Amino acid sequence: MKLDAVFSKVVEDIRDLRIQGATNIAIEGIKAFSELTERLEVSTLDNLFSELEKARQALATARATEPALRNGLRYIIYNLRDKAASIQEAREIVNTFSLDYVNLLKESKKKVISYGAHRIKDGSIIMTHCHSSLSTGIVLEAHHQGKDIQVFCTETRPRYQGRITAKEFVDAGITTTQVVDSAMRWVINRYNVDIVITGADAITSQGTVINKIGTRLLALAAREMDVPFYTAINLLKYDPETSIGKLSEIEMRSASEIWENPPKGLNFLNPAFETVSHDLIDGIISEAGVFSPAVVYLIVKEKYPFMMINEE
Ligand code: RUB
Repeated sequence: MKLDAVFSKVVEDIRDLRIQGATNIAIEGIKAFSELTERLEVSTLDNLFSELEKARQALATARATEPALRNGLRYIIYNLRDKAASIQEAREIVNTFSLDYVNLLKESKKKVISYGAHRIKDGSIIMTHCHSSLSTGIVLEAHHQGKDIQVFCTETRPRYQGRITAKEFVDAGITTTQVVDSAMRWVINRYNVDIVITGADAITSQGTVINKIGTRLLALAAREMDVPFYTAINLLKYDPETSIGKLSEIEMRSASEIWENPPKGLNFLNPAFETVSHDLIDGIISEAGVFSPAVVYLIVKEKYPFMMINEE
């Protein structure tokens, strides 16, 4: 059986960045999985499980560097296996644990925003990169609290997610300046940026953060100028495979995003993300508090035991 058009459209929207940012991707992906489960016309539980496995695969591979979505699917399937005696029961389990996971994402986002806003002082000049709903949420919250802030944000070539960020800030009435990506160091130096905050797609067992390409450059520039660099992240983005020695995959995207009609024979590289090692990060702002990324494994193990995998 082919997965239906409504579900396939969500997978396409994730792949083509019409749904972007790790938290939005996880929320929309989990909702699509749950709604598909309601619609599937199957006659046995085995059929249902095999359709759900196809759906899980399609979502899990839509973007390579999105553990928050994969962890959510694992959470639902872990609670489903061996626990459903009928199709109806299976549907209810998927619905319950999908809602539960989406709720975890939303509640953790609220905490990240609230803790992050405490870190922003009145009068701050803030710099960010790409579009992260967690880091923009922090800046918007600081503004709503009446803090007088200014923001610099990058364009984020080649897909210009920085424009989404810039628009959100301008619409909220925040003084905002957009710069080309290659001006990121120049801005920090020239405009006395006080704090850099970005989002993250993933965090590994060693506390390495993965975020939009350019994030490590920004962290290096911040370090050069002694400007604190923070990552706003919920811990549902932990990549559990890294704790058993595997490496997080970095998504490579199509060359056509860079140049639609390039000269023949030209090679391209279009990595979507890059790693920032924990020594360049002053703190992660998470739902469990603000702390060094180096201790993330211990905190995730305690807070989200369902994420731990144990392969022999
Ligand atoms: C978006 C990006 C964001 C993280 C975090 O990349 O790198 O910083 O996904 O987002 P893309 P959030 O546009 O390629 O998805 O804070 O909303 O989870």
